[in-house]
Amino acid sequence: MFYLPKLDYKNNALSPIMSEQTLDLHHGKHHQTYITNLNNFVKSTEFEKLSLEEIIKKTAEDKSKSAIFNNASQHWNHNLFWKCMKPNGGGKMPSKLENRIIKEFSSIEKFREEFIKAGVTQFGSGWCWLSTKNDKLIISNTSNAENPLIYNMRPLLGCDVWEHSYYLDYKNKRPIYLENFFDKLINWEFVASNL
Ligand code: MN3
Repeated sequence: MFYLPKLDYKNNALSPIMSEQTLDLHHGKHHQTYITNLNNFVKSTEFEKLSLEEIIKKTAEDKSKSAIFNNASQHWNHNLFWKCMKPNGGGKMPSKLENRIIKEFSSIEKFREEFIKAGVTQFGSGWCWLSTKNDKLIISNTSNAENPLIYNMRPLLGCDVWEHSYYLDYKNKRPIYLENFFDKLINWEFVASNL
C-alpha cells in the first residue's frame, strides 16, 4: 500500500507564492488520487509487493501497463516536488551545489534561465527537472507523468508544470509561476542533499 506523505510545512506556509487552496487541492486531492488509483491498480498483481521505483521501471515501456505507470510515476514525482519547496525558499544555495552548477552551467543565472525555459517549453502537462546522469548535471522536461528515472537519470529537483500546480495562483502565466518557484520556493538544502 502506498500512502500520501505529510508535507513538511503547513498548507498555508507557501502562500502567496503557492496558495493554501492550491496545496489543499494539489496535495490533498490530485496527489491522493494518484495514490488511490495506484493502490487499486496493483492490488493482487505482480506489482503489489514491489517498491515504487521498481514499479515505475517495470511498467515504463509497456503500453498495456500505462495506467499503473502514470499513477506510480506521478506519486514519485509529487513526493520529490513537495520536498523541493519550503517557506521562504530560493536564495543562496549550499556551496557544494552552487560550485557544481557554476562549473557545469557557467553561472547560476544561466542555470536559472535554462531551468525556467525547460518548464516554459514543456508543451502541455509535465515536469521540468535537474538530474544527474553519469555524474553530469542535466536539465530536462518530460510530458505528463514521465520522469527521468526511466532514462537512467537521478532527479535532484523537479517542478510540476501541470496547470493544477499554478492555475489558481498564476492563471495562464506559467513563466511567472516558474520564476517564483525558482526564486522563492526551492529548498536548495534538500536539492543539494540529493547530489
Ligand atoms: Mn501535480
